[in-house]
Amino acid sequence: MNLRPAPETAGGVAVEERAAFPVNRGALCGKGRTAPQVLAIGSRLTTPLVRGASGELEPAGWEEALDRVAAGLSATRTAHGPDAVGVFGGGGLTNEKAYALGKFTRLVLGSSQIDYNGRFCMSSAAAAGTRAFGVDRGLPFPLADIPSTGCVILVGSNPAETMPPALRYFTGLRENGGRLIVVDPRRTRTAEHADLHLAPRPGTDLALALGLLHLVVAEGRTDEEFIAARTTGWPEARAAAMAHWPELVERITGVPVPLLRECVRMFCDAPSSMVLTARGPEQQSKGTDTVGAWINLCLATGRAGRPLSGYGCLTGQGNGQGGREHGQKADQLPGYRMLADPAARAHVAGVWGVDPAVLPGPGRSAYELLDALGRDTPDGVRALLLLASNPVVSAPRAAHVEERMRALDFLAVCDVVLSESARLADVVLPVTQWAEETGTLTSLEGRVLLRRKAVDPPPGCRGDLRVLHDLAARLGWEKGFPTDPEEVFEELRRASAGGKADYSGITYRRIAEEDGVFWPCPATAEGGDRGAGPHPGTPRLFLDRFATPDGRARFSPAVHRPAAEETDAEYPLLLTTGRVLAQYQSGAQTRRVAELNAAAPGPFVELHPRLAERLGAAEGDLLSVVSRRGRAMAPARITTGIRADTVFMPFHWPGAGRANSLTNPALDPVSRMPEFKLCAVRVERAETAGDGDPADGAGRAAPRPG
Ligand SMILES: Nc1nc2c(c(=O)[nH]1)N[C@H]1C(S)=C(S)[C@@H](COP(=O)(O)OP(=O)(O)OC[C@H]3O[C@@H](n4cnc5c(=O)[nH]c(N)nc54)[C@H](O)[C@@H]3O)O[C@H]1N2
Ligand SMILES: Nc1nc2c(c(=O)[nH]1)N[C@H]1C(S)=C(S)[C@@H](COP(=O)(O)OP(=O)(O)OC[C@H]3O[C@@H](n4cnc5c(=O)[nH]c(N)nc54)[C@H](O)[C@@H]3O)O[C@H]1N2
Ligand SMILES: [Mo]
Repeated sequence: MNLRPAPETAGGVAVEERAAFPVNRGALCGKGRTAPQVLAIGSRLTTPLVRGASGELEPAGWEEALDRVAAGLSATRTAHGPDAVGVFGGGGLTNEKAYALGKFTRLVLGSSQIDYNGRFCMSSAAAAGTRAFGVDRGLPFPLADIPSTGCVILVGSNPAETMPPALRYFTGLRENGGRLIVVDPRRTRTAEHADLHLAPRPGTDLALALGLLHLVVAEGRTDEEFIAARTTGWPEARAAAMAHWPELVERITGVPVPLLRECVRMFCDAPSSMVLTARGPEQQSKGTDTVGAWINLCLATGRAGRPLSGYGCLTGQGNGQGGREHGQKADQLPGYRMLADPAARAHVAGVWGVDPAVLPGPGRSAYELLDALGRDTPDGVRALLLLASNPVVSAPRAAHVEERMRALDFLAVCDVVLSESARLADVVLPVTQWAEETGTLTSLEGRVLLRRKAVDPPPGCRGDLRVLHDLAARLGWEKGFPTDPEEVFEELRRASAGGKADYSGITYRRIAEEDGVFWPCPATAEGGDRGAGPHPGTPRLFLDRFATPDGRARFSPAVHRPAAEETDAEYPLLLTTGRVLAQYQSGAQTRRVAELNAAAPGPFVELHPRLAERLGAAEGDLLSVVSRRGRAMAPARITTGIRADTVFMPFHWPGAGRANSLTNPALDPVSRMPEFKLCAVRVERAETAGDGDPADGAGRAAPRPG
């Protein structure tokens, strides 16, 4: 994406497609094209807001607002200890901001209580990748390799709507004679491009992957040489797969045996193949094991650690990859180091100039942190600093999360708009966003990119780095929180040196000259052992060895297990949730853009005609979807492209149509990912628009009492 000032366009920024840019070949989706409108929208925050005596948010000066935040956070710390102060970040933040936020929390606040929305995003794939390969990088190869492989299985991923610029890699694959298989309970726009579409019952991907592996073994299509030379754990994984014979898998998943066989044939006949997962199989209470089972399929067939083959995770947010590498995750330090590892603590403490003993230990995962907000218990989190996320709309069991946020002693939010979450705050700080500031992002391929400032921010806004600097200064840290992103990056390089995500050989200058640099990229001493100069970066991982201590990939021995919540007589249907093309996430930004709202004006319930007929519902009729946690209402959208036992709702809207009023916060035991992708519901025709969940007031401006 290239940004050039153009006064005739919104915010003085024009977004233009840049054909030579290697990640998207210049293509942009509707949200990218209209992104400048988000810079300029009338509802953009340009002055700090402070909750006054009247109980309303009122404009205030920066000094007053920052004083209030510093006082709010330190009062809680003094009264209840450092872990009573929490921080919640986002995968949209630049690497520099994510790094500074983790450092601020651990040093200035002294708190272990930090996590971020990426926990809701790729944490299951990250955990499974680390377990199997010893490192978590979304793709072990560049996106541009996809069209040259022989077969791709896309599991629970809908790039036609969620990554339109990447769709060309999949259409390119088919133009080159490669096969595309899509696994999704819905016949999505992506599935329409596929050679084969498998539509399993939500939550059964683990059984499906095991069933495919069973067939691979039964049909003698394993790669014994690869298994022996480059993996460990095959006997246990093989035994797990053999317990999932095809007819059993058909019964669990609803996918007919002949389609399972067809899938194995396409995958194994191709000279090289890939499995790519996204949120469908990952956002489950068994997401880590599920991804592990798909990785098993790659390992058993020798489709990993070789050119044009492997497992990858299609990452979500703007900086979904980098956002999880530099320390805003509860258990991590910069460079993808682990907070519980004494050597990692010593290294990072050295860079920060502190004693390792002052660094707190690992904290709680995102949902657990949100669930602990405002609790009047010794381990309650009573004050929160929130950046770059809107959990009132996007967290599971959102009515409960909203209630917890209202119960806080103090809430400060940094945002560009007055999101549903910002409305609950005691102080809202208006910050700058992407085109208004410089910073690095890391793509799903591990490519570190530099985004340069293109326009001046609206007067009144400050960058997140400046906010952290100003707060740190008020809390006794005059030094250590620079506001210049390049200065922060230089420190991040040193902190990451020797870590899994090693950025130490990457500089702003190199990124600009080379169109991005792939980590790991260690610094090399001038004239040192490499002699030839700087490390070239690592576009392709695992070709010689995996990143585990013994260099071998590890099979996962998991067997299928049911979802956290099964259907029953009272809740006979499954709800799954996801995205539509024209809205982004909690909608905080896109619901403010007229063109996008025209394309996707509101929530809906997608259901099969047979189910609609049973309910007596016609297209557009208002439906009420009820789960054990609440109710949401939205018009019916009837389509044969969904299983008859499943309904789908997008999660982009607050208020009565908020899908997350329904979702189940049951967590994966390893990744702590909530089960966004399925819960048991019943669907009814709603008689009036007024019978929504009274607890669900997100659509109204609802100030927190006090
Ligand atoms: N337009 C748009 N694009 C976006 C975003 C956005 O909000 N809007 N968000 C960005 C972010 S942060 C992310 S994480 C990505 C997400 O990108 P995707 O993962 O592609 O998006 P989702 O719609 O959440 O889920 C993908 C598919 O999973 C299917 N699914 C549901 N349940 C199951 C299941 O049990 N098994 C399987 N196999 N599939 C299932 C859904 O039907 C859906 O089609 O998109 C990014 N791009
Ligand atoms: N039911 C259901 N729920 C889901 C999902 C699902 O599939 N189903 N998907 C989950 C996933 S994958 C994700 S990633 C989450 C995303 O959901 P959220 O975490 O709520 O993400 P956004 O809506 O993008 O919120 C980002 C906020 O940060 C603000 N912002 C933008 N840029 C900046 C910046 O530079 N600094 C600061 N301080 N603020 C900024 C935006 O205005 C916006 O208010 O939702 C999760 N929730
Ligand atoms: Mo995401």
